[in-house]
Amino acid sequence: MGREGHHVNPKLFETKKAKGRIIYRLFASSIFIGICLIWFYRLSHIPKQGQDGRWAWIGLLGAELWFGFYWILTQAHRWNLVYRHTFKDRLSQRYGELPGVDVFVCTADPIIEPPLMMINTVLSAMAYDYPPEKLSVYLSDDGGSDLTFYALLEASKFAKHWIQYCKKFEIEPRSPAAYFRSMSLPAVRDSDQASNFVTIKKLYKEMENRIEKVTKLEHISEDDRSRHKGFSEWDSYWSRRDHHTILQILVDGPDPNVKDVAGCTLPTLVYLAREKRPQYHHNFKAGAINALIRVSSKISNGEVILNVDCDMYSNNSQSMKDALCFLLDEEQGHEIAYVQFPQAFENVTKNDLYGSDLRTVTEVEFHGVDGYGGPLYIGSGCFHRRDILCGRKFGVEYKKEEKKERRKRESVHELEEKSKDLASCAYENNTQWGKEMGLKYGCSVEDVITGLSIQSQGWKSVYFNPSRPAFLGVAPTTLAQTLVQHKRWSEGHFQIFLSKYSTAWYAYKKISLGLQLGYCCYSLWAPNCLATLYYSFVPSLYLLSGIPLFPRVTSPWVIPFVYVVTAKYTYSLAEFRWSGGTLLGWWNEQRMWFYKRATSYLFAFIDTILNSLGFTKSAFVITAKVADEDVSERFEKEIMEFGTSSPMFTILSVLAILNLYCFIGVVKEAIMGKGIVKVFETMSMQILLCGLLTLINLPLYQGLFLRKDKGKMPSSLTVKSVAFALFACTSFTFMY
Ligand SMILES: *[C@@H]1O[C@H](CO)[C@@H](O)[C@H](O)[C@H]1NC(C)=O
Ligand SMILES: CC(=O)N[C@H]1CO[C@H](CO)[C@@H](O)[C@@H]1O
Repeated sequence: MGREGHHVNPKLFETKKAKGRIIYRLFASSIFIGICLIWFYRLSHIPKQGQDGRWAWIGLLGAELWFGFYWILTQAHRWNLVYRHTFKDRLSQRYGELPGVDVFVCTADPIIEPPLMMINTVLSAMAYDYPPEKLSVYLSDDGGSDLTFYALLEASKFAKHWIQYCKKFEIEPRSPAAYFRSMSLPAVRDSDQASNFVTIKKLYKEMENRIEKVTKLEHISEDDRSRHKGFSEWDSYWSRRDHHTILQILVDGPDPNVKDVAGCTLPTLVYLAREKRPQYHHNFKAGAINALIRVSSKISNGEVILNVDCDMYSNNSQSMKDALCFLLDEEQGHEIAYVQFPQAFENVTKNDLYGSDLRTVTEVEFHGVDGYGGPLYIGSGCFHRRDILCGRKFGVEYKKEEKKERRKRESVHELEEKSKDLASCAYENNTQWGKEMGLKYGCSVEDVITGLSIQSQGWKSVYFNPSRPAFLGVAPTTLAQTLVQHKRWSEGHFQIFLSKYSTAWYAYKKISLGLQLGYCCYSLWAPNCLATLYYSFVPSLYLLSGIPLFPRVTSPWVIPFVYVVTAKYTYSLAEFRWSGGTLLGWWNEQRMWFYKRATSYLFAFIDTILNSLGFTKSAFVITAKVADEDVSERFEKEIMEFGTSSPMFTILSVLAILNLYCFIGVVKEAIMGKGIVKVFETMSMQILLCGLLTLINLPLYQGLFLRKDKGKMPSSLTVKSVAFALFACTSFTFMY
């Protein structure tokens, strides 16, 4: 601050390196030595031709080479952690002129993503603590549904009261549903606020009832339709896959006649359902966002774009300013392309049965990649510079357009008509959209591949993880949903690996090596399935036949195995606890680690390979955000939800039963036959592995054999899995 005379503005953010890096690096190196010793042991002790277990041994060698290699990749996430801190107060001192921000909210289906949830996200975005004339909110409705339009129209009316209330009483959070949930008893300051609270809550409840009624009936009365011209768009509507562009500016911010109840300006609010025709591929969310980028450029053209999913409401009205601290910083801001916030979830239970919190990803790994040039773009909760998203090349100066005089006062109708064309199917023909401009097409994690290509040009990104979550969403509440979601993610990441934007080849030397390894770690999620599956049944089957595949407990070679496993898992537990998780939560996460690898990643791996050979077409599955009542109840109680016959569950059940069978088999053997000491001496590590696999699968055995509720495994699946597992075990023991 002592240099004011030189017109050097104080920094808007600072970056701190994590403490204790040296210790961590020494520790990691010791694990690495252990891994090398394991490799050496495997290589030097391969059973001779004709000896039992030769091929199993070579397979284990392959698996351990993979695990070791993958562990090295994960070090990129831990080697160089950084933390960011912003100075929002300096922002307001310095910048009279804040940039325009356009918020994009995407929804795809009014049934899976209830309109009520969507409007809460929209309202929380409209209520950001930001000059309203600089803020615009766009909803992309890929379901093209009049129910969604109806809800948004209701929200636009409610906003006139809500925003005023938020700002007057400085309340948080600004999603009405979340606010009223946290404020069931109006613990309000004065009588003025108390009476306002009652009024606003009543307005909200009335709106909620209207929207719920309409959504339930899936019908909007003629009376309601006649209240807004926008509904006439659905008169000539064909189906959600075949309709013209519907663009409605519901709140026109710059219009001097549009004010809230206190006479203040409102943020602009726009509804868009881009044109859909069966003969054009719509490119899922990437297509929707690209249409929004173009349409918004005509309407508000904010310099900064915030992208959120329709279930991710803003839990902090200040986070927009946090993001701008990075983008507006004089020293480093010009090379930052986007600021990614973590995605936090509201619905996660204490011990996070399905590992949906992604705790280590948000609390550790992303801080790690941030140290090497910036986090991945993960879709929701990300602030972009518009021009970079639209393809501005690194090193090209940003041309500050001569202050376009405020949009000439054409009527809203004219503006709608003029902008519609930008959302038509044919608009992108022979353009760079989806390639060099906007989000990239052809990948099921369109956001990640877009972020990678931005970083590959030389731009940086920033990960900002404030202690109070900035965005809150809904996490999957069943096992099947979680596994399907991870299948999509791992498939997308693996597609990137094999695509022309490969994290291994394309990114090489374009981004730092650390960042590249960090990306590869996610890209190679899917291939992890092979080594994990191998490890989860081959040693157990050999245990049943009495063939050892690991060093005896008396051999010194047991030391590296024990060291690597205990050091790695003790560290992982410490990391998890340090990130705020519980012990049981960690145990649950280990289970999910195994389940994801055995199913989601396996299917993703197979699908991606088939796909790249030209066999199947992948389909985008949205994860459901509503749940039946009894499903929710079991979710709250942390009881694992099965309930359906899915091939993923079959795999898990077969593996679980097989391990149980082998474990019981060896215990029986030890007691009745060879004697406990002898069996344990030769096979201790296999017994431990098999025992751990049995232990971690306890919820599965309950679901298969003990539970009676609707969330248990279907009986047909139980019978099938038992038969298959027993067949595998007996035919294997027969062979040896
Ligand atoms: C959301 O923000 C509020 C403050 O407004 C905070 O108390 C709460 O913990 C946040 N929610 C979550 C889930 O962290
Ligand atoms: C899908 C689901 O379980 N949603 C729940 C998320 O949490 C809120 C309250 O925290 C519930 O009201 C939802 O039903």
